[in-house]
Amino acid sequence: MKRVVISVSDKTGILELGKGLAELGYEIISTGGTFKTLNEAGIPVRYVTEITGFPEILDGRVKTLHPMVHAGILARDTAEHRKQLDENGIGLVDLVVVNLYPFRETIAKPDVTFEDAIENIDIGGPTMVRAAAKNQERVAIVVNPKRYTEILETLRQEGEISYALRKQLAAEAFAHTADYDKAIADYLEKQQAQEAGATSVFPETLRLTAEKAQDLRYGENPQQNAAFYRNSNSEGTLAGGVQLQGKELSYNNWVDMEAAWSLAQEFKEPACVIIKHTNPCGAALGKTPLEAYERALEADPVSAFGGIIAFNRVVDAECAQLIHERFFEVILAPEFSPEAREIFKDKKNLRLIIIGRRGGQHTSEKGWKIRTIQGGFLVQEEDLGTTPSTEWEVVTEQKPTAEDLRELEFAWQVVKHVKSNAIVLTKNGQTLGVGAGQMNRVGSVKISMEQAGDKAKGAYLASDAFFPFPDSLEEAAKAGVRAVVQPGGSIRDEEVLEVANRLNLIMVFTHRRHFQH
Ligand code: 93A
Repeated sequence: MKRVVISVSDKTGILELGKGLAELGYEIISTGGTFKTLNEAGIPVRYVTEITGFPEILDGRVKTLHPMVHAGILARDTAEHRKQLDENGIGLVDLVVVNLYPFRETIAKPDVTFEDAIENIDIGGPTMVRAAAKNQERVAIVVNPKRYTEILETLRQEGEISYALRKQLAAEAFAHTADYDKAIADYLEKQQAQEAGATSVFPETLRLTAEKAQDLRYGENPQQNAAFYRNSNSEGTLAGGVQLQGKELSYNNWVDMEAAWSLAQEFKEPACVIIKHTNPCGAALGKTPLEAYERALEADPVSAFGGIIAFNRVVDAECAQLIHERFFEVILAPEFSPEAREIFKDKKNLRLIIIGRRGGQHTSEKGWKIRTIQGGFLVQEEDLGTTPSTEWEVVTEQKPTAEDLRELEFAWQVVKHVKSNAIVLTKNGQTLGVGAGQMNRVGSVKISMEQAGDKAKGAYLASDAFFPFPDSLEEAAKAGVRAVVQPGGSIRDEEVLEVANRLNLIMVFTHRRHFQH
């Protein structure tokens, strides 16, 4: 007779599994809670104490930790092992179904006590999981309820779980216990750091886990292999986005999508941004997504070719119709109307991506940004939000009107998402020129002015960091810029201010810098 040990905290799907296994002739052995659940449903099950001849003791801390259980799991299919089992009256176990005390869920509770956390460290469960996984040659281990249907189907059709599947299940099981121990280690380290009065929000050891979502065709260039990994809690984030149609996303697509989505999240009004090579070539507000798109495109139609578009509103039919006329790589939005989806259908390569309801959380592990360098990682918190215009300091003789401040706020929100040195020129909630990634600030100013041409008259200029010299302001005033927003904080601020006043510019300091390297 085949035997299975079922001991689960998460009882999802357990009745179907128990019923199915019983029908297949399995003898089921279970611990307290699992036994009760199966027994009450009328499924034949034996209480583990009957097998061990020993009660569950120490408040359940010791229930399956017994040779009667573990020898049954660990025994190999050899004459010698069988003999030893027989001598000791131990039966073989062929299948182990275990999931562990909910440690992660417990420590996620706001009012969790240390004692609670400790009590939710499972010992017996992982021991059975690891024993069964080690003995994959003979035993199958199932740690994920999502596997139950497949396991039952396999047993019904093939009468056994193949060695190939047992190996796969064993790898999954060790990954599961490793991840479980990682959560415990992280928690205990954090507790100790807090007790020691540590001020750093970063742990002493950074243990990263992410699941491979897919291999990518290549990386930034065809000679580089690449893959995409997703955190387990990616729902509602960029990585958890749902692709409705189109070619497989590329490495560069993901990088640009991150830039597009982050910027689109800044705005409350309907907005559209078009990204090329991680920088916005157009960003604009509008009364509707359509209007926002038209204005974002108008900002720089040449660069927009092959770009990545993001909206912060549902893309409707009229907007889709217009986008359809041009070539883009990806469109991101909280949703696409059924008519819009229909319109895009014939564009086989165009990717449409919906990003979930938690919008605004473009986070990686724990809201951190992680970047590799040779031999290590750099970790920083995300640069979320910015100072609102109510906290800005007007530094020039010319004062901004409420309208000026609204315009400057838009320019400031956009410049935060442009690679440094970053300059953005805007008017009426629309970018006119973007100077990105230059090695000197005045270079970025010149690029933005050149792009805007005559439109620079009466425009608004945002700079992601302070002006080290007044030359940028000379350029801006020459082109007719009306007002400037920048963090301030240069040792030459006074000189910069003098020039701004002489040129009749309006200038405000935000007292916050938004470098992006
Ligand atoms: O407290 S334990 O570490 N000691 C054990 O011997 C033991 N055996 C199974 N926890 C143990 N388990 C765990 O109990 C399982 O991993 C599972 O999460 C849970 C199921 O308990 P119940 O069937 O009573 O709901």
